[in-house]
Formats: sequence, C-alpha cells, structure tokens
Amino acid sequence: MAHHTITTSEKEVFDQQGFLVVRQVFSAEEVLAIKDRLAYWISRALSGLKEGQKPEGDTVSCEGVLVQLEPLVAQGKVSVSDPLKAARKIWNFVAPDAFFWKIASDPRLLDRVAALLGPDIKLYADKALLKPPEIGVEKPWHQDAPYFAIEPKENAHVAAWIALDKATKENGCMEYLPGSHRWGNLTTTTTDTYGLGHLAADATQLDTSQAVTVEADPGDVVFHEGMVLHYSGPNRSPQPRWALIFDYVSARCRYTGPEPKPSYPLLRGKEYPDGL
Ligand SMILES: O=C(O)CCC(=O)C(=O)O
Repeated sequence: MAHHTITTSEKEVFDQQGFLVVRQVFSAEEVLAIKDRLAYWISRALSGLKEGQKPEGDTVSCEGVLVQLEPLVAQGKVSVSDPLKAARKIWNFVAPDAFFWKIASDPRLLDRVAALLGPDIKLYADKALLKPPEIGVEKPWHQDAPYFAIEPKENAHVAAWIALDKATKENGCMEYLPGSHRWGNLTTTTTDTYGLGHLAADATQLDTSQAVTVEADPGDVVFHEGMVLHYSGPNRSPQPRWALIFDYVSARCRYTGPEPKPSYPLLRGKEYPDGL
C-alpha cells in the first residue's frame, strides 16, 4: 500500500507556519459521496423541522449525531426551506457511521498526521462546518487546542480540514496567522456574536493584515496545528462552503475534562496508561 507521507519541505512549512495545504487528496467522486452522506444525516436530523417543529435551542440530535442550525435560522430571522441550507454544523457522525470511520482512518490522512503528530493517534472530534449561502456566519479568530480537554496544548493536536466545496474568500475559506502556533494561548475571551458564545482570541490585538487566505478546491486538505490562530469569514456568496474536519490528538495527551472521560478512539499506534 502506498505510504502518503509528507516531504521534508512540507514538514518545514508546517513547523514554521503551523499549517500545510495538500492539494487533491480526495477525488471528486469521494467528495460527492461524503457530501451525500452528510446530507443524509442533516436531512434526517432536521426532518421534524419541516413540519414546523421547533428545536430545543439551536441544535437537534439524531442517533447521537448533532446538527446545529445557522443562527439566523435558529432565531427565526431567515426561513430556509432546504434543510441542507439551514445547518451551520454537524458533528459526532464517526461513532454511528462506518462510512465516516473509514474516512477518518484513511491512510491519506493518517500517514500525514503521523508524520506531523507522531505514531499514536486518537480521534478527538469529527465535524463538518457548512457555511450556507448568504447566511453562513464567520468563525472568529481562535486556536483549537484551548477548546479541548487535553494537556499539553502544543504539538498535541492536528486538524485535517477537508474542502468539500470550492472555498474562496467570498464564501468563507480558511485564513491563518502563520507562525502563531508559537505565540502561546491567545484564545482567552468569549465573543457572543450571533449568540454562538465562541471562545476566541481578541482580534483587536492581532495583526490580521499578516493573515494568509487559503482558497481550496474540493478534495484539498489543510492540516493545521492545534495552537495556530485561524478564522473563516461569513459566506456572502450564493455557493455553499462545506468542509469536513477531523481533530486528531496524540494518544499521549492527558485528559483534563470532567469525569467520566469520554472514550476517544485509537486510530493508530498504542494507548498510554496516563494518556487520553
Ligand atoms: O471551517 C471553518 O469555517 C472553521 C473551522 C475551524 O475554525 C475549526 O475547525 O476550528
């Protein structure tokens, strides 16, 4: 089986910038299959809403899969008939769905993650951010690791951000502050834009003119380090901007959250007695 590792220069880019773009990892057919499967779960979860049912808060659940409505939809300010254009986020689909387990364990991702994170890899979270046309809101500047109940925060997490649509500046592609994974934890405030209560960095303290905008085609993957500052803007276009994201962490990390500790599946390598 081919080994999909990264080159020395790719590793250097990742170490220096905190993110690395790898183009055309998944084929157009694979991307369509992923989108179909996400659409299946979103439609199932939101099917009750078509009949006028109101969700509890902004999130609905279906067999453990969670779907969060876009804030303008949840607040009743915009009415969207197509459920696929009403959802902001879907998560927890790997546990109940072997299709997504296979994608999360795909060697094209795990070989590269192993080269960046080390050989012992657990899945901390799986999600898709959907940024629907015209109404998808921004995700403020933040680092991921401060969201996670893990220690240490540095060199412990790699996200694989997989473009499922063409992602452009206009529909809210990813933006990164290169090198910011070495700046320590700046994700220390809460912004309540749109009632989403995001943990975020204070953007007024950041020189965002240094940000690198990463436009992507379907099937491209951005690997980013858990402490790199990143942002995605609102979707002002008529096109959706779906992305699938797996948060991989080192199995050596300690768990720092409340008991009982959730079970984080080991995807590769070995468990550690004091590890996650
Ligand atoms: O996909 C996006 O718009 C934002 C993703 C993100 O910020 C994250 O995965 O932490």
